[in-house]
Amino acid sequence: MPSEEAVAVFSGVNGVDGTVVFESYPEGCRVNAEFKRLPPGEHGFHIHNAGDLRGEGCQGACDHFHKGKPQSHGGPPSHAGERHTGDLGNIHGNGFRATYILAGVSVSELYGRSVIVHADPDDYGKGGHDDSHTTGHSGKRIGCAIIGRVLRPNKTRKNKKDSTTTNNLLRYYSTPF
Ligand SMILES: [Cu+2]
Ligand SMILES: [Zn+2]
Repeated sequence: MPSEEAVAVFSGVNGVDGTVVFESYPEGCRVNAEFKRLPPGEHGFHIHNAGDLRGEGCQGACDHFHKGKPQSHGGPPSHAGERHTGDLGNIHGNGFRATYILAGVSVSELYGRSVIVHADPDDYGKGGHDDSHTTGHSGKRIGCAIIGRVLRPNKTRKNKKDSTTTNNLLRYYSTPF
């Protein structure tokens, strides 16, 4: 049972329909992403620092969430080399599901921040564009969702299947910083 939980909801705007659930465990924050629908192609996917969705293309969400010493943009957890804590790689297709473990991060550090789905693929910092090292050159912000606190009495909580035992899931683990 996680000690804290949060959720970001994408309501279908621009064809992005899904939820991202954040759970605190002793090893860190477990992030479970489930997208019913996404536009065709690969889409950069990140946790951004702010949850201010004002401004064209959610500009108020600012840059990528990062904890620890400054690093340049990179791939999802388990990716070798520099990366931001909030770099979650690419997502694609309808029915996409993935779990990411963010070591040393707790849900309470994420409340009020946001999750963003971009129009274009994330190049993991390797594309050679001006913004490869900051945003992965992943283009417009087409889906923006605030990370909100989840509260539910323990007794109404359904016995969810533990996601670590589910087979057909992509899993990414970050190393502790
Ligand atoms: Cu982003
Ligand atoms: Zn980044």
